[in-house]
Amino acid sequence: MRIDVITIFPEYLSPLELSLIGKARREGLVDLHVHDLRQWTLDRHRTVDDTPLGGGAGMVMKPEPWAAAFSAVREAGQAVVGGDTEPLIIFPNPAGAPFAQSTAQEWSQCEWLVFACGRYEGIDERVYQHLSDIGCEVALASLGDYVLNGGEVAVLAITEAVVRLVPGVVGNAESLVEESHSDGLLEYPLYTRPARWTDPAGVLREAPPILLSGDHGRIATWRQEQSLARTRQRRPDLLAPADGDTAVS
Ligand code: 6GU
Repeated sequence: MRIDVITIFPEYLSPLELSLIGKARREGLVDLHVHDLRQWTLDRHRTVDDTPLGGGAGMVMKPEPWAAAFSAVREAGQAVVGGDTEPLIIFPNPAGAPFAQSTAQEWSQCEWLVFACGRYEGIDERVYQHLSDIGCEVALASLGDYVLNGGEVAVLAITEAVVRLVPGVVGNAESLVEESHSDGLLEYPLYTRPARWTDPAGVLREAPPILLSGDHGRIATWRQEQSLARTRQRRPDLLAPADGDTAVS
């Protein structure tokens, strides 16, 4: 998988050199490039923003550097992934569609992702129109209902969620099957040795005996029940049918 990130804060993405993603990059499973948007400015001050037309607070990112950036990044990427391959262009944005495990699954199958990190109040709307006019697939993705200062932190989160699903990145693929959200439920509680543990307050805490029974069928059933109970308590919204999903007779 190829990933390009366009940002005015390239250093913000340096954690992508660490841990699992860093290893995936070194092993050639992920070809990740971070670009400074300001390299596509033409003025002495390397300006990427201006005041909003029509007035209002804050600043808006200018269209010209973004159009030049996409053009250059597409061309450089196509030289590697193939001339008729188009990337999925992802704009982290609090007004986007909620990013979920299902989104991560879908995007982990993509050959090429380009992340465009907006800052300030946002990017000039004509950039989105231009990209869809030239046939690019564009997605707006949100991490949740709160506001970050820019897309960089969201790119760290989304990249981690996506890249760990790329085949070969996580050593034990089975560990991806039973985790929270992979089947729409939260994960069951986990225990390890010692099975009998006295905590620092002097309380003896025993792991559920069923986990020591060796009966894999009953353990699987118990875990399923625990997942369901935990989801009902912490995230009832995951069990309720979404608004608008109810059949109309
Ligand atoms: Cl993806 N971007 C920004 N700027 N704020 C957010 C977000 C994304 N998701 C939640 N808040």
